[in-house]
Amino acid sequence: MAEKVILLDLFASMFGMRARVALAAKGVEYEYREEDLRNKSQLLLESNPIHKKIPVLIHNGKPVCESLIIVEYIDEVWNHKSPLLPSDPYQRAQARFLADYIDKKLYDVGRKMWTKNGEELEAAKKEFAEILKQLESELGDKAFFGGERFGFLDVALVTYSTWFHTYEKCGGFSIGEDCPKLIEWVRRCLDIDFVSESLTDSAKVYDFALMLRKVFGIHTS
Ligand code: GS8
Repeated sequence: MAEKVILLDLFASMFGMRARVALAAKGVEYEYREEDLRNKSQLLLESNPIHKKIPVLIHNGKPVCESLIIVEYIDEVWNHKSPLLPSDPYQRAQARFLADYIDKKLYDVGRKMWTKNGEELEAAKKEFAEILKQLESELGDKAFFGGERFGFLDVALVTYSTWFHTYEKCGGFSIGEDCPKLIEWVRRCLDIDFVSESLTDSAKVYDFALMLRKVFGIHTS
């Protein structure tokens, strides 16, 4: 049977980009469908009735929700090349633990960078730097979080880097000053064609964040 793969996504979503990177790593052809989150498609509402969020991967009519679960699913189904999760159970558990930590911490703190000001922004910047330093120490001297190869945790984190420019511009700070090794890691990831080709341009993400600020009437200064 011919594979039919659809990705319900939003161009600026770090979660959606994870699915894009994983599909590209495997060379899977798919139909990309951009969602308008203020006017969600019937397909999105039916495919993810619990959260009603993108990304959703629809594989031969069956929806898979939640970006990290989607990446694992892609890794299991298209297991002929570019393994993403470590084969060792302990390493796998560690990678999942850190990906979960990224999602529990980084999204909310990052959001504050372009939606808050004053003391709230300063506190968020401090916390953001602490989280990134923590992740940088997990990377250590390895080329990738996955070791010699780009893997699951690299997928989970690299998509956030498309928002770094927005965080820096809005927060008035430089991530590279605090975490130079992490920025080198981002560059190494971007040297991989299937990664750079799957990520949204940082300037477009920034314009999107500014547009959202206007739409939601967020004033930061
Ligand atoms: C988060 C997805 C999400 O927040 C995942 O897939 O990893 N834990 C989930 N999606 C957002 C867009 S990106 O900010 C979304 O679809 N929001 C729509 C809504 O909240 O109504």
